[in-house]
Amino acid sequence: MTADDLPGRATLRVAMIGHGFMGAAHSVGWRQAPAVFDLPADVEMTVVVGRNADAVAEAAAHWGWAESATDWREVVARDDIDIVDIVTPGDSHAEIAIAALEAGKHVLCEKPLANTVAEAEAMADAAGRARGRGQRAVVGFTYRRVPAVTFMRDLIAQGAIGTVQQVRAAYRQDWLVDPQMPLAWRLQKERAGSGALGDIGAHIIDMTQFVTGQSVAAVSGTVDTIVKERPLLGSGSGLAGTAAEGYGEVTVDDVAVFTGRLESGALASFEATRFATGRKNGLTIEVSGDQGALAFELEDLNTLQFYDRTAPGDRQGFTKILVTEGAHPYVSAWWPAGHMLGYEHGFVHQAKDLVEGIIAGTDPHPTFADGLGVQRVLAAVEESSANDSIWVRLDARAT
Ligand code: SOE
Repeated sequence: MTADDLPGRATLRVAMIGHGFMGAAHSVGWRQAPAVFDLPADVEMTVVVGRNADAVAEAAAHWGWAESATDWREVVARDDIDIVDIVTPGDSHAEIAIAALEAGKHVLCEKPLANTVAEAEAMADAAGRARGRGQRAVVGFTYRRVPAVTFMRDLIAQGAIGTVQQVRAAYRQDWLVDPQMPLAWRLQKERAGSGALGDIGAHIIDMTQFVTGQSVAAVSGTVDTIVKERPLLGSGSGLAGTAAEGYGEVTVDDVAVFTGRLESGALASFEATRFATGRKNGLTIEVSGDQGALAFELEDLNTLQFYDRTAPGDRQGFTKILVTEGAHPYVSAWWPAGHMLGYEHGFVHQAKDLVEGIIAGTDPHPTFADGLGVQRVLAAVEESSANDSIWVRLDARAT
């Protein structure tokens, strides 16, 4: 049965701009969401856009997009596009997102929202205006949609650990330990905005704010670049590509270590690094409350550790909850209880939540305003680092 057979049922036609690693993950999301969830609209993977005609045509065929194109401006202006999904490097997020919002499209934009606070503000303003016209704008902080992370948020909101007193969050990767790893776009400030701080630190800032329901109100931190020059990357993108002659300067941080104070006054420690030898995608977050604690590890993403301080003393200890029951967020649409999910499922849940928000006329989280909030924290960490790690209050900042 097609959408046309169902009176009143909409078809949402998606254009994805970019087709690297995140493009692959988002393609899986758009493909799987209508197959797994009972969505209130049909989804059509209409067109994928890239600069190289051959490469984008290959990506379209591989991931199941109906068409490919090389000019995002033309695509964003098309009448037959409803959702623009932006998976390009950060230096083009603002221009594409604002153009898409002004053209009447709903927008999904990869994290971090932008490369600067000024860009993020312009994007949040454009999203605010578009919201009045019924458009939705969401940021791709996909880890919020790992069932165990959503469940952690729910448990904290229900008071399962009492008052939050401390947070420990870290995102540790090691793909830059090799000094011969080339100077990819993620290592260039003008393309990526910042390094480990914005790429993976943004995730743990967002996750902390999401699970605790509190904003980061002040930060003090230090960022550092361990390998200052790297081999230039020739043609190609990402980490693949041909070698070129010579070395270029790394203009972003490799490591960011910072302390945050939440609205309530609770302390939070953060570490974002691409130099954690042996750690591949090691995101951990532990929230300690006066009645208990919750801990999540991305490398064991189907579980949540729960400590209940109100249990009898001789039975206390961290309990491993398998977040694979039908009662857990998102899980019932997948497999019978006890069957695990992985990295890609967050992208499926993200597509589902956006489609549902568009049809219901409600804002899926995180909004562009939330993305702007994270951007301000990133900028505050850099400001702190540049000033001997002074405390920078978020509400005291002009931008
Ligand atoms: C690279 O460090 C990266 O791909 C991030 O950009 C993603 O947001 C994260 O999901 C995995 O690591």
